[in-house]
Amino acid sequence: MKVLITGIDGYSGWALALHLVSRGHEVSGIDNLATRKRVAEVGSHSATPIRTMPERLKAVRKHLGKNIRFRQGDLTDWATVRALIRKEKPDAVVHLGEQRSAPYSMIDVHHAVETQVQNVTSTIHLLYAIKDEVPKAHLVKMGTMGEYGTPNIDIAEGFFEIEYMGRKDRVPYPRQASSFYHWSKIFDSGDVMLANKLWGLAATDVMQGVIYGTRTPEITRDEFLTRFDFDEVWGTALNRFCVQAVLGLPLTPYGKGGQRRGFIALEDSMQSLTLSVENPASAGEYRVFNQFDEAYSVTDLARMVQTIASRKFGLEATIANTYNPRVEAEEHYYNPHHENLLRLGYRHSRTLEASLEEILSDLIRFRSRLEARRHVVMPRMNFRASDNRKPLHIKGKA
Ligand code: USQ
Repeated sequence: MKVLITGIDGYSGWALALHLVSRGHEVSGIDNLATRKRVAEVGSHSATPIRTMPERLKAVRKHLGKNIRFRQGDLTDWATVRALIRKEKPDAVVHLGEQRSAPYSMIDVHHAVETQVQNVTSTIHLLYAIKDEVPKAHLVKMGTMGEYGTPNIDIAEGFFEIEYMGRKDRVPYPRQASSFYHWSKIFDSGDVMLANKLWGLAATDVMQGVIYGTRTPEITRDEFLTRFDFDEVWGTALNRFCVQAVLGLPLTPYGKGGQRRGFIALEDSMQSLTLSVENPASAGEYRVFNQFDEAYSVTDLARMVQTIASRKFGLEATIANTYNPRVEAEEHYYNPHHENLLRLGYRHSRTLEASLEEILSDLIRFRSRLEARRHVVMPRMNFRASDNRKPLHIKGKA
C-alpha cells in the first residue's frame, strides 16, 4: 500500500514510518521540522539524540534496504500539499503533521493562533487535496482523547445515542477541551466529518490517548531513535516524571493529581495506526477509534515511576504536588469506551509498567543530555496568564 505520513519527523511519525516500511508498505512523508525548532524555542531538546532527517533516511536504506521518499515542506502551504498528493497518489494518508503540545498553545496569543492556524489549515488542505487528486484514498487523522474532556458520564467512541424531549438520535459525543491545542483537534474532527458528508471521503478519526515509550520492535539501534521530550512545554507528565526521577528532582503531579488519562505504548499505537491503514474505512465511512489501553491518574503515574526507579535503578525519587498551571478537573470520573479497534484484531501488547524500565534505562544512558537541560524541567507557566514568554525565557514573537 502507498502510505503518506504527514509529520514523519515527529515522535509517532518516525516510529510509524519504520513500522510501515518493515511491513512492506511504500512510505513517503512530509515534515516542516517545526517540532525541532519549537522545542529549541523553549530552550530544550529531545532526551534521545535523534538524527537529522537525511541521516534517518540513509540509515533506513542501509539497515532495512528500503527507500522512504521525504519532502521538507509546510502543510499550511496549499500548493505544497496539492503537489505532494498529486505526485504521491497515496492509498492512505496518516495525518500526524500538527502542533501537538497543549502548553505550547497556551504560551500567549501568538502561540494559540499559530497552533490553530497550523492544525486547522493543514487538515483542510489535506481534505481538499485528497478530494481533488485521490478521492478514494483513506485519511487516518490523529485526534486526541482530550477532545472529550472529562465529563461525569462514560465517554462513547465518537458517537452515542441520546434521547431528549422524547426523541432519539445518534449524534457526535460532546467535545469540551481544556487548551487551544485540544480545541484545534475538535475543529479538525468537525472538518473531517464535513468532508465525509460532502464528498464521501473515507476517514478514521483517531482519539489518541497519551503515548509513552522510547522503543518499538523497529527502534533497535540509536540511528533509528525517535524523539523523547521532557521539558514543561513538550514533555508529557509521564516523560517528565521519568526524567525528574533520573535527575533527582521531585516528581510534579499538578494540583491534587487526580487527573485521569488513557495511555498507550508507542508500539501499540503503531499497531493501532497500522490496523487502521490496512483495514481502511469504506467509501463514505467516517469512523472514530478511541485509542488507549490503560487509564491512570497522574498520581498513579508518579507512584509507578517512583517504585520502578527505586526497585530497578536505586533512584530514590520524591513526589511533590505543585500548583496546577492548567485549568482542569483535578478529581473526576473517567470511563472512555474503546472497542472498535478490538474488532479489527487489536491486542494490547505492552503495559506501562513493562515499558517504564526500558524508558528509565534509556534515559540513564542519555543522562548528560538531561543534565544539560535540567533548568527547563520544573513548571513555570500558567494557563490563566495571557503571556507566558517571560517565565519560559522565550524571546521575540511579541
Ligand atoms: N501534568 C502533571 N504534571 C506535569 C505535567 C502534566 O500533573 O508535570 C498533568 C496535566 O495537568 C494533565 C495531565 O498531566 O492533567 C496530562 O498532561 P500531559 O502533558 O501528560 O498530556 P496532554 O497535555 O494531555 O497532551 C498529551 C500530548 C498530546 C495528546 C494528549 C492525549 O502532548 O499531543 O493529544 O496527550 S490526551 O491527554 O488523551 O488528550
